This record gives sequence, C-alpha cells and structure tokens, in this order.
Amino acid sequence: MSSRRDFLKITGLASVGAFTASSCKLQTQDKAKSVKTVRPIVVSTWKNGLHANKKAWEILSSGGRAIDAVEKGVMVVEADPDDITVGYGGLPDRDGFVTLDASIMDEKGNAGSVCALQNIMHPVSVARKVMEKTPHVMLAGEGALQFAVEQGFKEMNLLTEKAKKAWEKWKETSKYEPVINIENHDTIGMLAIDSAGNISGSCTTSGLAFKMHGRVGDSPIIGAGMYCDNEVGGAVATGMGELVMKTLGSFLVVELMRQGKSPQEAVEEAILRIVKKIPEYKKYQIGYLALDKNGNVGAYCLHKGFNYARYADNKSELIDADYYIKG
Ligand code: SD4
Repeated sequence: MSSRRDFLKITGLASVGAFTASSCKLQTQDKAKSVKTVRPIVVSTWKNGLHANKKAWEILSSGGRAIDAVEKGVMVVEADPDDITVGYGGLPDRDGFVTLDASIMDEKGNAGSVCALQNIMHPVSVARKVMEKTPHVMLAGEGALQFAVEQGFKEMNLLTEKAKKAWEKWKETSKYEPVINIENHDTIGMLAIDSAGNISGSCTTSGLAFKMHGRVGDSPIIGAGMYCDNEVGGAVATGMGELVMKTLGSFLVVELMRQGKSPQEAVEEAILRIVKKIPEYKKYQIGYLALDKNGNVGAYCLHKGFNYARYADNKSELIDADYYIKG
C-alpha cells in the first residue's frame, strides 16, 4: 500500500492539458509583425481563481483599475472558509496559529506586503495599505497586526472548526512534511491588465499547512511569489515556497519576458531553473503563471495538476497547465 504522502502526491495532481491560446483582438499592426492584445484580462491560480476572477472582472469590465481588481478579486477567496490555504479558514501552523502572507503591486512598481499576520481576514488589503500609506514594502507579524488595527481592520479568529479539526488530527502524528499536496493547494496569485493597459498583481495565502511557527513563504516576497512590471508583464507562483524563494521565481519569469521570451517560454525556463538547482525538486509542486503586457498567458508546473482561471472577452475558463515531470 502506498504511504499517505505518496497518496497525497498522486491524488493532489489532477487533470492536465495544454496552454490554450486565447481569442485575441488585433489592436495594432505594423508592416513587420502583428501585435495582438487582450484587454482587459485577469488570470489567477487554481480553481478558486474562478470566483476571484468574477469579482475582478466586474471591476475591469466597467473600466476599473487593475490594482482594485487584483485586491478585490483575491478578497473573495480570503473570505471563503472552505478554502483551507488562504485567509479565513486557512490551516494553522504546527502550534495552531493561522498566519497569513500577502503581497500586492501596482502599475507604477509600488509594492506592499505582509507576512505572518494573524487575526485579520484580508491580508491583501493590509498589504495595499502598507504600499500606499507607509514608506515601507513589508510589515511582519506583530507590527503588521498593529498597523492593520491602526488602519481600521477588525481583529477576528481565523481558525474555523474545520481547520481546527484538521490540525488536531495532524497533531496525532505531528509529522512535519512540508510537501505541497492535495490539502495545500489554492494559494491565490492574480494578475490583471485593465482597459488602460496597466498591470497589477496580488498573492495571498495561509502558507504551508502545519508549518513551523514564524515560517514565511514566497507569497509576500516581492519577486518570489509575485512580481509585475508595467513595461513587460507579471508572474505569480504557487507551491512549495522555499523553491520559489531560492530562485526568485516571479522576478525571473518577468525578466525572461523582458528579454523577449513568451510567457510560456519564461515559465518553462523558471521551472527548469528549479530542476537544475534543487536536487530534491521531484518531492514538491511548483506552478508558475505569467501574463505579458499584450495579455498572452503562460502556465507551467513541476507535477501534473496545476490549473489557472482566465477571464477575458466576457469568458471565464479554467485551464490546465502543462507540466515538467512526465511518465
Ligand atoms: C507557500 N507558496 O507559502 C505558498 C503555498 C502555496 O498553494 O502556494 N500553496 O509556500
């Protein structure tokens, strides 16, 4: 019989498909080549991205800003108690504390983030306040909470009964296995381009289930879990954050696109970087999602099973990403 860990690795990896080209509008054309753009557009990681994108699309389709779309969009998932990897209802750390990481970036390159934040349902909104109201980029733990309360955020208990039960069950063995598995999916990273052509990004998570108290992942690290640059595009990451942090994945993807790679080529190269540099890569899942300034999307992951939600041209869809480890 296979171990629980193997079972989770296998069952956590669902259906597969290939990157699908979107219906595109020909916006500009010169004699040498056509440049197709899709605008507005929003993409986000995993199936729960469908709900988040719906909210983001309301904003984008009525002429709103990408920065508002990426904040309000992921807030839907942060408030969802059934999503056990983000915000309210997120699984706690090994000591029973729900600690949240989030980041946000706007089209001007402004960035804000919070890490190890407790008792606040919407860390992405606190991250936005850090970006807009402070001279800093990142606030951590107690300081982040103090700032959030000063800004009018309400404190609440984020540990739901369901998450508490899962933690109590985990404590029976207390096996610390930092493996991204079926229970640990659904961190949401979102990228949006508005009608004005501006890009913004966000990322929010409760991080790895039963992580060490104080552990911070890639999601709030600008350039690791999320990065965007209005000249080029953006990228977000999901999966075992330590691998993303070691390779500064989202920044890498954006820089590869800056050098002329397509979003798909860029995310594949970023996954290959992990394969080359991190010998134990097979034990973990990593998914990258990228959006260039023309609205082209790239998605790629280590193991079969990563998908992303795309909303453009009034159409919402869930698309399976291609993956590295085959056979
Ligand atoms: C982390 N990258 O904290 C996050 C976890 C994640 O889907 O993406 N889960 O390492």
